Amino acid sequence: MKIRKIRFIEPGERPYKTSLQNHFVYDRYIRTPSVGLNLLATIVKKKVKDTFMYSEAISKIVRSDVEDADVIVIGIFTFNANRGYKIADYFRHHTNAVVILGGLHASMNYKEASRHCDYVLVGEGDESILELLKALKKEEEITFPGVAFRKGKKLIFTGNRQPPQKIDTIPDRYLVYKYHDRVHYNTIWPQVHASRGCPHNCDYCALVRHFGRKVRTRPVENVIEDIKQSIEFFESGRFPRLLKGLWITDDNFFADREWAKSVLQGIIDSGIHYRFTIQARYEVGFDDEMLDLLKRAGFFELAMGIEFIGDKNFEAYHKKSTVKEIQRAVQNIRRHGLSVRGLFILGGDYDTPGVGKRLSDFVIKNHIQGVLIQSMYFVPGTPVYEQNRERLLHQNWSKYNGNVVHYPQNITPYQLQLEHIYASERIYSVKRMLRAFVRDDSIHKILFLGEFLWHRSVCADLKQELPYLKQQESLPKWKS
Ligand code: B12
Ligand code: SF4
Repeated sequence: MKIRKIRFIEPGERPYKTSLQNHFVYDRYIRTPSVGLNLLATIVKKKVKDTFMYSEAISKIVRSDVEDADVIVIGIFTFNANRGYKIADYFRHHTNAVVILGGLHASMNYKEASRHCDYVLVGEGDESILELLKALKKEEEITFPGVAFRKGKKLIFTGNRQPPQKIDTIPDRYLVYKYHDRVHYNTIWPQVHASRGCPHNCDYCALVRHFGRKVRTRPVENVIEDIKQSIEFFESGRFPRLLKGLWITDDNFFADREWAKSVLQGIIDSGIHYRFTIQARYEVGFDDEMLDLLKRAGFFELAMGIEFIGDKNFEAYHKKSTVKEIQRAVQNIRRHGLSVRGLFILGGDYDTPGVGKRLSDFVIKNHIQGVLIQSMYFVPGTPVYEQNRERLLHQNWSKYNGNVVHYPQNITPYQLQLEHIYASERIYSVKRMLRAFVRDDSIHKILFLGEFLWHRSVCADLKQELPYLKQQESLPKWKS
């Protein structure tokens, strides 16, 4: 077949809608476009000139432009899978394009995804996307690993493939429709993903199943160049940015300590003056040399995957952590002049009524500056899914965005959702916002305000789900 035009699509959790809230609340309609899909589009553009990407995180899809594409590539996580399937079904039935699905959710659920497309590419797409395009062009049989497709009623899967070792593509951000127009919005952040994989093996983590336990890093100069390009892109908008912040999105940046130090030193030596945030496990809180380097390189916070506030949950899900160690780590990080953001999971088997109060006490007492609270969910491919699938309330993926979606062991789904709302409203109370305005530095003031609005919108969504969860209370309580 002839391949002259390719369109990449990142579905939103819901279709994009213009709204004033887009300026302030990232979780409404404006979010950051997928770096992963953007970099795949960049790889493909080198082979097929007419390549372009739409992200419903920031704009509508221009349907008329996509309709005459030869190939349509759609990337999905779990929270946007339903919308992704809808888009894939639409273009499959209304165009002659070959529709390809991929990304974390499609990879873990290729059987499900294969019902909505011609091919699912399983795993990281950096190499397989070109291999598939080549095979399509030459009309060859697909035999290489990492592809799932249906032949009549039969599902064919060619087997898992080795992850790519060369992961140094810098995404061409101009390939995303309307991205540049949005750069002055402070809810949309420059992002750089510098390494893939994590040596740990927490039971609920889909990422380690998708990217593997072997950590692969990008060359230091390549990461610095990506940071520079990202900042340049975001600083060239029409209006000045209030928040000069960049997010290093790696799951475990510090897993390769020597490499991490070289990247931080590279930022310092390059003279880049920006404010960075990064995800981290608690252990980095005991590494004074690293904390020093982080501070000197312009980092202002560490987003720590704290997850639980009880040791029994850490043990139950094989997360190597203890509450005491986390508290000590937070104290030391703060001593180095960095703040801590807490990423939490509610609904572990040992969570009981009152967990929302305990979580918010923990946050306030330990001076944790901001939070993301996620309800526990079990996604196919993870050990917890195999053990607990009968406890899922449903598999309506569009609700896998923070809502309670399973029956926890020691609390009802309805009560857990209330605990989530309570914790969120207490941490982001008006009183605490006023305090932040008096006491915090400018970056934390802006962040608190943004997150205050974001948490309000999250709580409004969580409240909408309450009647459904209330109904589940009449079901027999799950017990194995
Ligand atoms: C940055 C980020 C965000 C950003 C931007 C997201 C985006 N547009 O990509 C923001 C802040 C918006 C965000 C929000 C949320 N996020 Co988030 N986020 C991330 C993070 C940290 C990095 C994403 C990234 O850049 N990855 C690196 C690139 C290289 O990987 P990639 O995108 O997967 O792409 C590669 C492959 O998957 C594959 N691929 C991808 N698409 C396709 C398509 C095809 C056809 C092919 C062949 C291959 C392919 O090839 C790419 C290159 O190798 C990930 C964790 C992670 N490591 O991925 C969590 C993650 C995606 N987020 C997650 C969650 C849960 C959320 C929230 C629901 C949290 C919440 N409660 O609010 C919200 C949802 C927002 C919304 N309502 O829409 C989960 C999703 C879990 C799941 N099963 O889907 C993740 C995996 C974190 C986790 N620990 O589990 N997030
Ligand atoms: S430490 Fe984080 S990224 Fe690594 S396996 Fe555990 S949850 Fe996943």
